[in-house]
Parts: sequence; structure tokens; C-alpha cells
Amino acid sequence: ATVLPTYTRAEVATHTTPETGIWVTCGSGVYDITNFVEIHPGGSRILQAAGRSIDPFWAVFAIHQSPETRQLLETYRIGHLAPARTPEEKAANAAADARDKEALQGLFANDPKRDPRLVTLAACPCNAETPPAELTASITPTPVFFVRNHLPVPAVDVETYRLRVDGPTFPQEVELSLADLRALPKHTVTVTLQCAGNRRKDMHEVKATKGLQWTAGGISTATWSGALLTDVLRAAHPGFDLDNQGSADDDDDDENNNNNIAHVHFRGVEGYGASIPFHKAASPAGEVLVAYEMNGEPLPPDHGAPLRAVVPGHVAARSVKWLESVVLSDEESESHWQRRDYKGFCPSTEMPTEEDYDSATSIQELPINSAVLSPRPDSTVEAGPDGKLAVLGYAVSGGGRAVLRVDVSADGGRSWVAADLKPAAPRARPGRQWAWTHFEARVPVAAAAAAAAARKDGQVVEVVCKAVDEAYNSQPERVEGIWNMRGVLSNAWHRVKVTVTQ
Ligand code: MTE
Ligand code: MO
Repeated sequence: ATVLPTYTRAEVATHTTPETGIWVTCGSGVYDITNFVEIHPGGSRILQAAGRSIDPFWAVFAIHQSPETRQLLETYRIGHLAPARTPEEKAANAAADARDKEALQGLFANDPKRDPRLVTLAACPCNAETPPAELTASITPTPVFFVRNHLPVPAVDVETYRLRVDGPTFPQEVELSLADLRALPKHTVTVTLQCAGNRRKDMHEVKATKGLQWTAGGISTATWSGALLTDVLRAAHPGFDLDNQGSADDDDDDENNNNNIAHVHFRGVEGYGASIPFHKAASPAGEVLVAYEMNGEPLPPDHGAPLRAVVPGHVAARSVKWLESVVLSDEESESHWQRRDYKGFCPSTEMPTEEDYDSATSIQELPINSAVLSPRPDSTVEAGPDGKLAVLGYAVSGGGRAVLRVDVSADGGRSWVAADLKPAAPRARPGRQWAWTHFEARVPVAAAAAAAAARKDGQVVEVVCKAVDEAYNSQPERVEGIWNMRGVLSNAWHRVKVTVTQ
């Protein structure tokens, strides 16, 4: 085998143009990607790493870290990095590291300043939980609404911003301005957004999962305003028959009817994408919004300014931010986040294959879930003179199903109290309960604390909650039966250990 030459990082740094050759490093490999940049559709993005390491960029654009991409890159290998031996070489490497870091931060130059109360799990891209104290409000204040970004926050010019709307049977693609969308009837709805990974940490503690370790704060609720997606589709294509799509009747040659439309694709300006089933999008009762306001104010940058989809009752991953296009299709979105993420698997599928992903169903409506917000885990709490402990938290289900009941226990699930419920939105909308319900209960704890003391457990008791929705769906008792490698849909009984004083 030929022995490839070694290069210093300083040498690599002089190769940043097609004339000099565009070089990058990856791990200790040196690659000449000049030709790759020409042929690869996303090639220009990789130019941000010209002359330096692509590792930090790949950490951000993690979807490129597939084995295929690595293999492809290997074909461009020209050498490897010389190890730094002398103090000068080490200093030069440190300087190169600093430049890499700066270049990476440059990608996030448009990211907004964030409220320090947010609990940051990852800074670039931003992933931050709503702090526990703020989760008790029916409507989450916008500055502390959880943030889940896969990529940098894009810079958008509201003057030139257009929403593209298209479908196989549309006479042409339509572009709608913000003014066009504001001219449609304004619809307001209170919706809880919950990340598929909310409470992943509870799952991870039973067996390792891959993903950010969200506790119970990957969820928030806002009042969203905008145009109904049904109105947007009608505005874009006045002859479009929303009620008569996706039927099995192949003989119908009405030109407005494409019998195959089954999905609606949403695309974000920065490259994120997802889709929802057409029947959800087409139903006015589905209340899917093209939203321009959150809690009565224009959308802030982190939450999709100037436009986002809001898909009530579905996993938040489908509520695409910085919405740039709505496209009808017979297929689900090709996006990584639709096809290769946000799916559930059998607990024994330790490492889902491409085939597993292809055959699994995308998460859309979420299952019933709940969490204790107070008392906090590992805290010391005082029982009341009545020997009871005050417990509060939230419960929410998917698909517009109302929370029917929340059961709370302070003895690990041996005895239960049905909590008082405080829905964030009035209960007068059957099948359209899109927002969470807070619950409060006073739960007998004295006996459990005394028993724990007798066992020399130091009066540690386990507070538990579990909710029931209007279809009588309830939460699984244990994590083991629902564990999945990506740690999504983590909705086992929520358990919080506390020490009780009397
Ligand atoms: N839309 C775009 N364009 N880019 C994203 O990274 N993240 C999705 C969804 N929409 C995302 C997106 C995911 S996984 C979640 S949980 C929600 O946005 C989070 O919405 P929030 O940041 O407003 O809380
Ligand atoms: Mo998410």
C-alpha cells in the first residue's frame, strides 16, 4: 500500500480555493474535496470548513455523519495530519482549534440571546428546557418556552419572505406574502408542543439511549395565531377540493382531484423538514395553523419567525419553524427527520437498521403522558398536619384527546388519589383538547414515610403520577416495556423520590 504523506494544519489551512485545492481534515485524515464540492448538492456548506477540520461542523450537521458520507469522504483522502511534537507545532494546533471554534460559532451568529432561566442541554444548536418553576403555568411565557433547534437559527428578511404552496394538481406553485397570510381569517388556538424526546432521561436511566437527556421540560404551551392551513390551501388553489382527496376511486378524472394526495410536507428555511397526514391538514377541526403569532406577539426567532406550522395534537417535530413551503404529496417527506428519526421501535431493537426505519411508522399523534413538577426529585419536603403531601404536575395526550383523570401516589403506586384537574383551555371542544392539563392533589404520605423510616430508608418515599385520557389510554407502569434506542415516547409512570419530614 502507498504511504500517504503527512501535513501540518498550517499547510492544510492554505488550501481553501479551487485553485489551491480545497482541503479539510476529519479526525487525523487530510482530504482534498475540490471535486466533491462541485458534485455534491450540499457542497457549498462544506466550504465553511475549507482549510480546517470538518469535525465541529459535522457535530452540528450531524445528519451528515452517516457511514455512507464517511465512506465517500475516504475516497478523497490525500494524507494525514502530522502529530504536533514541538511547542511551536502545539501552539499552532491550539490556534487552529480556536479558529475552528470561531468558525463554528459564526454559523450561529444569527441565534438570538436567550433567557437565562432556560435549562440549556446543548448550546449550538440550541436545545433548552423550560425550567420546572415555569412549567406550572397554563400558558408558558414565551421567553421560557422550550427550544429545540436542529440547526442554526436562519436569518430571514420579512420583506421578501414568501411561503411557497404547491401540490401535484395545482395549476402552478403559489407564493404567499406575510400580508397575504394575515389577510386570511385569523385563527387562535392554545396548543401544547411536546418534543418526542421529552422525558428521555427517565428512559435513559433504565438503559442507555441516544439523544439529548431531556427531563420533563421538553414541553410548553402557547396561544398560537395565524391562518388555518385549510384556508391557506384554498387561497393557493381556489378550485382545490379538500374533502375529496386520497380516495380510492381511481376512475375520477376531475382535474382538481388527485386521489393520491396523502401527506403535506413542511420545509423550514434552514433545511429542516417534516410532513403530516393529509387528513389532519385538510380538516378544519384539525386546526393546523400557519402561525405568525405566539402568545399575542409576532413569533420570536427561536420559535420560527416569521412563520411556523403548528400541528395541534401531533409531536412537536411536525410543527416546522421558519416555514418556507407547504407541498402536497402522495409520499411522506423525504427529510431525515421524517424518515430516519422520530419513530418508535421494539424494545429489543438495539440499533435500528435502514429497513427498521423504513418499516416503522412516523410518530404523529403522541400518547398520554404526565409528570410531577412539585415536589422536585431528591428534595426534602414537609407533610402537612393532615399527614398529606401536596403534589402538582402536568398531563397531556395526543390527537386532541382530553385528560380524563390523573392518579397520584406517594407510596410508589400502592395507593392513589385522583387529582384535581386544571385544563389550560376550556373543555368545551370535544376531540380538540390540544393543550395540557395541570393537576393538583393532596396525597397521604405519613404511613409511607414511617414505613421507609422503619426500613431505615431515611423516610424516602416515591411520588408517582399517571394519567388517563378520554379514550382510557393510560401510561405504562415501567420503562422496560417501552424502551427504545432513541428514547422517544418516554411516558412511563413519572416517579420522583423525596425525603419526608413531619
Ligand atoms: N422546525 C425547524 N425548521 N427546525 C427545527 O429544528 N425542530 C422541531 C420542530 N420544528 C425544528 C422545527 C422539533 S424536533 C421540535 S420539538 C419543535 O420544533 C420545537 O419547537 P420550539 O423550539 O418552538 O419549542
Ligand atoms: Mo423534538
